[in-house]
Amino acid sequence: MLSGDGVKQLKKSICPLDCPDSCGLIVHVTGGRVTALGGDPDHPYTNGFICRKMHRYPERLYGSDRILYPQLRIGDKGAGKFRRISWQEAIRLCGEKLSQVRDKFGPETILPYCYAGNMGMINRFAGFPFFHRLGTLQLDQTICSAAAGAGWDAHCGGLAGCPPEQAADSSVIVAWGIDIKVTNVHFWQYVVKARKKGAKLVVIDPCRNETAKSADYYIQVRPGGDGALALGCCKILLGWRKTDGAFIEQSTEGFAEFESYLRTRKIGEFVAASGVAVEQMEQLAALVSENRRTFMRIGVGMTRNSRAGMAVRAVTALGAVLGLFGGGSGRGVLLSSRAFGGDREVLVHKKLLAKETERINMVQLGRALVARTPPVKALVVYNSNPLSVCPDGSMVRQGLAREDLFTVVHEQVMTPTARYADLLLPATTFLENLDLYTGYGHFYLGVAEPVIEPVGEAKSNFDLFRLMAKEMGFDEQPFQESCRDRLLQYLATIDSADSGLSAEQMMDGRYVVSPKAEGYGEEFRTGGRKFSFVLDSESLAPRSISLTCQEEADDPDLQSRFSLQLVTPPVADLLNSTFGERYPGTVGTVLVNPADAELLGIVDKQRVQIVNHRGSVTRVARVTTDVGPQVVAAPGLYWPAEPAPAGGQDKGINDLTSQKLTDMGGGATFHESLVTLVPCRKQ
Ligand SMILES: Nc1nc2c(c(=O)[nH]1)N[C@H]1C(S)=C(S)[C@@H](COP(=O)(O)OP(=O)(O)OC[C@H]3O[C@@H](n4cnc5c(=O)[nH]c(N)nc54)[C@H](O)[C@@H]3O)O[C@H]1N2
Ligand SMILES: Nc1nc2c(c(=O)[nH]1)N[C@H]1C(S)=C(S)[C@@H](COP(=O)(O)OP(=O)(O)OC[C@H]3O[C@@H](n4cnc5c(=O)[nH]c(N)nc54)[C@H](O)[C@@H]3O)O[C@H]1N2
Ligand code: SF4
Ligand SMILES: [Mo]
Repeated sequence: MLSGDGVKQLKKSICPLDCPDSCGLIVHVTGGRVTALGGDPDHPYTNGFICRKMHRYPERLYGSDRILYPQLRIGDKGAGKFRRISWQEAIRLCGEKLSQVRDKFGPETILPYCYAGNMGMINRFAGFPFFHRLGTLQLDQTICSAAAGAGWDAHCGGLAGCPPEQAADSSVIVAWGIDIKVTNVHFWQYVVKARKKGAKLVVIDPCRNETAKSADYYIQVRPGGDGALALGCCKILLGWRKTDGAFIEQSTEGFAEFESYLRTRKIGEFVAASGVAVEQMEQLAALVSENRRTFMRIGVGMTRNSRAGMAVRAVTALGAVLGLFGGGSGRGVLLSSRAFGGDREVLVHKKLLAKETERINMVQLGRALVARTPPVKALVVYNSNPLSVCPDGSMVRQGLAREDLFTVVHEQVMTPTARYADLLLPATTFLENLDLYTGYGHFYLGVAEPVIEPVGEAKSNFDLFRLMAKEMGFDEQPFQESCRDRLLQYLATIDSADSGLSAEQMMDGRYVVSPKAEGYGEEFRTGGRKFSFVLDSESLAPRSISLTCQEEADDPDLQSRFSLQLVTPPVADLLNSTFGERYPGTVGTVLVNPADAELLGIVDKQRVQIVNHRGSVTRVARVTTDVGPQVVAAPGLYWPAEPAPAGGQDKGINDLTSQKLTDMGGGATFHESLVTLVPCRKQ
């Protein structure tokens, strides 16, 4: 029974947001309406606690920005003016337009664009079978963890991360490029437990972030300086003979080459490239080597620059030198849990793609829309808000404004991207559809049933693409199956043999633990797995873990014009750009070091323009040593005010970031752009 009769019901669900915690939820439903959301105390990792963002989700669910029915653009592109149409008309129109574009310009002028607004495995990938069958361009989904994954896999292969619970028994926890108290809040419980037993927390970050403010040691590394810091520590440990010789001997390869590279370099090079003084490097090396029970929690913050892959490679090398991959109480390295395998083919049906088509890197959407030949003629956006999250936002906006581009946006709320739609379609939230969720910061999965009927005329991604397939006359098996069928098929490919549960059993509302949660380190101790310090000759990346240059931050021409490196991390109230509608027109802050503020004539709480060759954005300056010299931090992907202030233009912080890619994985370099600050004149 979905709709109640005035009696409050408590129903289980799972948070669908792109957050490592993937919380178990209890949803309060009265008379078919959600009245509150809380944590599920039965969830073994999230333990009944949820963040403040999700507490406020009912406001989003029923907010005035919610898109309730299909709509067609009536105003200028981007003006956000639409008229209501029926679903029948919407699907017919969409089918007609996509067919026209395919027949006239070819299917490789149609671009699907999606990411992780909804982490449910079925809905997240629901469009792939449709676009494969249509033969469109393919999207490389690189915007978040591609660089981190490539750096990790370079030396660790497909290794899973260490279960976060291990950290509770550590005596040193290193938070490296991650703001645990903001982006991975449930990990904090293990920090608290460990500290009660005397453990120390070290935070390595260019910004004294929320986690750093509560740390025992804070190391203010330069953005992009992590590789140098990790290599410097390795060199110091070698000099002290404080490496884990047994682990290196039994479970690694290529160490001699790594060692000889380190011996040829002077420690001063690592100090200069990391911005971390040698005394502080030694302090870190001493802490992690004297405390056998060291846990490194690595975040993706260190991978938003052009040395991203190398940073992760060097940090994993430090983990190997310390023997942390061999496991043991309180010892481990966690970047991403990678708890469940599962066969993605069951979700994406790549076999429906008749011939391989060009791949577009999602980070370079601006270029794809503005400069590609032949031009992209139709864009279908779902599960993403590219105008806010994609780098070089002004170029994305220029592309979306093209009169000859047909843009479909399937959304829950009126985002900056949705305002540019020609055809706007209403999407369900996780409370209104079935799906399966796995966390990337822990080792549990669960299936969540809908707890209410769809709000307005919203349809799930799965239902949208099934309707579209029918309209286009696609009748292959994947377009016949129900959401539940697909879910069961996918579950059947997950390590169910090891968990001892059938797909049906995994559907019954329990939290399923991955077999990988047990026995971290065994693969290295007894399984014959080796950490290789060097890459094989087929790899495109440098063979050795070594110091490399940065693309934008080391560009002398740009440096001469823009002296500050911009870091753009998340804030607690937003999840990427999700919830932006709750804070319209919020002018976020930009943290600037007192030395730079003085040089630029900026005082605390003054409005400033952050400017570079790509664009300019207004923020409120906070003058603080929380960032080092020549670094500024502008947290939060806030949405611009609508309508834009008189004479102004609608903008977001990504107007300043670049489409340049990371050294590995084709990721985004969100934390590397060069900028300057210009004080706003008093109004
Ligand atoms: N509240 C909230 N939680 C979130 C999100 C959100 O938007 N809001 N986003 C979610 C998503 S999709 C993801 S991928 C994760 C991301 O979460 P994290 O893994 O924490 O990564 P980031 O948020 O990019 O940055 C974390 C920290 O890295 C720092 N940093 C920037 N450059 C460097 C560098 O070169 N070296 C080092 N050491 N640190 C650097 C930033 O200052 C920041 O404090 O969080 C998820 N959780
Ligand atoms: N400057 C800067 N930019 C960044 C980052 C940064 O740290 N700095 N972080 C980057 C990272 S880590 C990531 S992961 C990306 C995230 O990029 P996105 O995945 O685009 O993330 P969101 O901003 O959360 O936008 C997701 C949109 O999907 C919609 N949505 C949610 N569920 C559904 C659904 O079921 N169906 C449909 N059709 N829509 C749905 C939501 O309403 C929301 O508007 O942003 C990146 N951008
Ligand atoms: S956003 Fe993260 S912390 Fe908040 S409820 Fe969702 S999974 Fe939990
Ligand atoms: Mo992300």
